[in-house]
This record gives sequence, structure tokens and C-alpha cells, in this order.
Amino acid sequence: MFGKVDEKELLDLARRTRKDVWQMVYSTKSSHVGSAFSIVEILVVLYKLILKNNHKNPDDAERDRLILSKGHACSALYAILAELGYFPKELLDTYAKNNSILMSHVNSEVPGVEFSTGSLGHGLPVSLGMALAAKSRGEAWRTFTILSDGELNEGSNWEAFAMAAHLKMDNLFVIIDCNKLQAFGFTKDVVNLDPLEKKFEAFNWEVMRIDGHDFSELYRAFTVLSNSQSGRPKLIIADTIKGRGVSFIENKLEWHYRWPSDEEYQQGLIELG
Ligand SMILES: Cc1ncc(C[n+]2csc(CCOP(=O)(O)OP(=O)(O)O)c2C)c(N)n1
Ligand SMILES: [Mg+2]
Repeated sequence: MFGKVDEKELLDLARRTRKDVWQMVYSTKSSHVGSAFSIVEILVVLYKLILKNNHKNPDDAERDRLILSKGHACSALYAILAELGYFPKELLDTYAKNNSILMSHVNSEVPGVEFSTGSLGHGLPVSLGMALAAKSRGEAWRTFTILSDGELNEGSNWEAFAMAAHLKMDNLFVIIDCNKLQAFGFTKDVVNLDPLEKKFEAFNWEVMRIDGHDFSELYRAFTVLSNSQSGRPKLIIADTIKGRGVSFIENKLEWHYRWPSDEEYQQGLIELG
């Protein structure tokens, strides 16, 4: 059990989210399914166990804010928001189609979405501004932002990492979806940023490294960091697998851009249960 939520509920939500995403990318021949699959458990834990928010009042001034900075993985965010009742599930059928609000990069017109993203490197600087706004007004809500590992190549992040620690933004939580792959290669071969923990510790962040597909580890990390009195901004390096959930797309570079053929779609559905 995780508070009042049992593990089966989390597993079911993760499975339904992946199936929705698989259907969305198949029917519209769109990219980034691997990127979406790698953050499913992170989103499930955040929405079911950590974020203080309410689908019936998505603009509640007291809500925790979440920015998905890796905006190309929007299909996972849209699917989970629909599953949680932010908007009708039928809207998912319009994903990536003309005139739909469910654009193929995160669109803030969608109920429950805080900020449009897609151009990498902007989510963290904006999240820092939001965290600063909450602090300067004496408000208790927190800001969470999910970055991808390839996104760390963007220099704007490093300015924000330095500034957030300088300002002691302990109401700011960053999750790095560390799936080791990006659009054109393995992260270590494009710009090797290892050792990541040491870099963030040197920037004076409070850092935990965990398995980003393990509900217990995610829940524990968010709980430990939420209860910490360190005064530092918080960062979770979540080790994940790009494409997690469908064996033949896991950790395969080409699935950054590819979509499933008819046969692959059927095979994937079987694997996703
Ligand atoms: C500023 C900017 N440059 C390039 C792109 C094109 N692009 C989309 S995803 C991506 C990299 C994907 O790798 P990663 O950031 O690790 O995310 P993952 O797909 O692994 O979740 C790139 C270069 C972009 N969206 N924004
Ligand atoms: Mg990556």
C-alpha cells in the first residue's frame, strides 16, 4: 500500500496509460512513443501519490504545479490526465490531428497542463520562476518539473540549477528521466555528463538516484525529499528504459521517431496486456 492507494491501482493506471499512448501514436503515425513510455511510472506516482491537485478544479491557486519539460513525451501526460478525469477520454482520439488541442508537443490549453513545452531547455527556468513566485508570496504549493537526460545539453538548465540553489528554492523538485538515449544516439556519446549525481551535489542540490519504473523507490524518494529540511532544491535522477513496456522498442534508438506497423501494434497490445 502507498497511503490509501494499493499497488494494483498504480499498475492498472500505468498499463492503461501505455495502451492509450500506443493507440495514439499508432493511429496518427506519430513519434516519441519511447520517450512517453519511459516516464509512465514517474507520472503515475506524481499524480496518484504526490501532487496536491484536483481534476475538478485544475486552476486551484493552491495546487502543486507540474511542468513536463520534455514536451515531446506529451502523449503520456495527456493519457494520464484523461485517465484521471481532467478531460473526456474520447479527446485522446484527436491527438496530433488538425485543430485538436492535444498537439504533439505539450499544449497549455489542455486542462491540467501548466505550460506549453517542446523546445527543450525551458521547463526548468520557468519552474524556477514559479517556485520563486510561491516563495515570495509565502504560499505552500510546490513546483515539479520532469527533464530528459538529453535535454541537459541545453545550457539554460545549468543557469537555472545554479540560481535555484543560490535562492534556496526548497519548494522546487526536478526529476531527470535518465533513459540514456536521445534523438540521435546514446547520451554518453553525444555529451557525456557523468557523473551526474556529483555535478548536482556540487551545484548544492539534494540528490537521490533511483529506479524510475519502481513505484516504491519513486514514492520513497519523493517522500524523503518532501520531508527534508535541507533548504536545498531537490533532484531525483530516475534511471529508466526508453520504450519501457514493449520489449521490441525498449532501448532502441529508432523508436525515438518510429511508430508501429499494423503487426507491431498488435504485438505491442499483447505485451501491454
Ligand atoms: C531546443 C530543441 N532542440 C532540439 C529538439 C528536437 N528534439 C526532440 S526530442 C530530442 C532529444 C530527445 O532525447 P532526450 O532529451 O533524452 O529525451 P527522451 O526522448 O530520451 O525522453 C531532440 C533533440 C527540441 N525539441 N528542442
Ligand atoms: Mg533521453
